[in-house]
Amino acid sequence: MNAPFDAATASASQTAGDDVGNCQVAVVGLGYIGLPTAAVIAANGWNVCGVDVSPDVVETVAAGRVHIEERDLGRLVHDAIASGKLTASLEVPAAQFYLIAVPTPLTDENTPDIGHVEAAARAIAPRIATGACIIVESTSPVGTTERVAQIIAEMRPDIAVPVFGSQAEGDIALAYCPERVLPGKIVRELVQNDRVIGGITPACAERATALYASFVEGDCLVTNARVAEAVKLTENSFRDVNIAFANELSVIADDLGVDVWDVIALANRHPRVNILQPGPGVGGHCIAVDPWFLVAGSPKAARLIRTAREVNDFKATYTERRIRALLDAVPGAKVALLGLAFKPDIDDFRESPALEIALSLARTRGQRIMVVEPFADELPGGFAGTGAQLATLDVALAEAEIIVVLVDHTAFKHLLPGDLAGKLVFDTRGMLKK
Ligand code: SAJ
Repeated sequence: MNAPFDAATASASQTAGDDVGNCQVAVVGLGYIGLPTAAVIAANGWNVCGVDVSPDVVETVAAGRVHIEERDLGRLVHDAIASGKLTASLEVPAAQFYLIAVPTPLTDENTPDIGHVEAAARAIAPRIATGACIIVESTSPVGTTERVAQIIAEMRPDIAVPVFGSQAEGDIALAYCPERVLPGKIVRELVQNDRVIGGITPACAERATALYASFVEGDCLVTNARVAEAVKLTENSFRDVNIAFANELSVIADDLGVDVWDVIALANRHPRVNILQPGPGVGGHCIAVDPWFLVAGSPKAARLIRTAREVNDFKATYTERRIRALLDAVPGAKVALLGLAFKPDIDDFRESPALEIALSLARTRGQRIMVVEPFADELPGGFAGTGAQLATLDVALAEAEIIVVLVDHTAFKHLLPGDLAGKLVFDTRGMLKK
């Protein structure tokens, strides 16, 4: 564990200039990564200002509340605000460290849109002083940190901005440090995971490491900005490709009439085989998105990574077709869809294949669709007017002839073969085998 941050020493050694006011760390973007990061850094003794373009978000955080669901986050933000270490603002303040944690969505052409990162850089540029350190955390295509440096150099000709590949130290530092935390375990993993810190120059990496070393219990692994950008995309592409293998195998197993869960369980007893689990597709804002950043950066070479994305997207289509076939096989029967979240034991429905499948079925077979989702008090807005209903597991088991497991929430795991006797069962997660 790192020694606790000594604010007195740090302000003496890390002050970026007379203009810094009370804020030592400005976190730009108070979303799933920025808000927990700001709160964790504040809990470690820094004066942190969280910045967001949304007045609602700023107001909520400033009141010590959270606008996103994440385990332990509510308490952490409440305590950080109450202690005065965390504040929230619509404006970027002067600070010693600037963390950029804004969204980097995909365009309709599956290319990365770094417009929010560029906007953050433009908002930060007027505030920086000699000694400031700007760190990009947003998942980004290779070269994004250099683009931030370019924007600052254009807007602040009075400041010497470091250049990638040069050993010359500039007046400020720029680095890339990807977030690597798992939704549902963000608060814990922010502290425990190793961090990869890539500088525009080695001196930049060293400066950024001073911040992370004050709150990270894992190792701070230093490299250059381009490698760090590629590492993040590689991690999520690795997982996507491996899930695609499992998903393709599940379709092949259906064709061949073998049980994919038996195949995987037995193959995984080989000492060098470790197949992941098939499901109804891949969801969330990360694994289904980030591989496209690598594909966009090297379209001809990235053949396997592109195909993996297509295989995982197809698995959702395939799953929906199989459910429709079950509905056709038992005219008038109701189907209970278990789970809407993008993965088990989480109330996050973003980019969830289970939600997409359920919505699509509801639009055409609404009266026959029952949804069981312990993490929802009501069905999401898209279901309005479809006739689909949110039900408890007990009611669904009593009324539905077809049971489909879309998400293996712990709340479903007590289901026994006897509960499903006489039902048509389609278990996309292999939950009932485990
Ligand atoms: N999934 C499967 N089969 C599996 C494992 C996962 O179908 O065997 C599905 C899940 O159901 C879900 C999707 O994949 O729909 C993604 O879930 P996940 O748990 O693999 O990943 P995320 O999106 O919650 O978080 C990932 C993590 N990256 C890696 O594990 C390499 C996390 O560490 C990253 O910080 C996060 O992406 C991110 O923000 O990029």
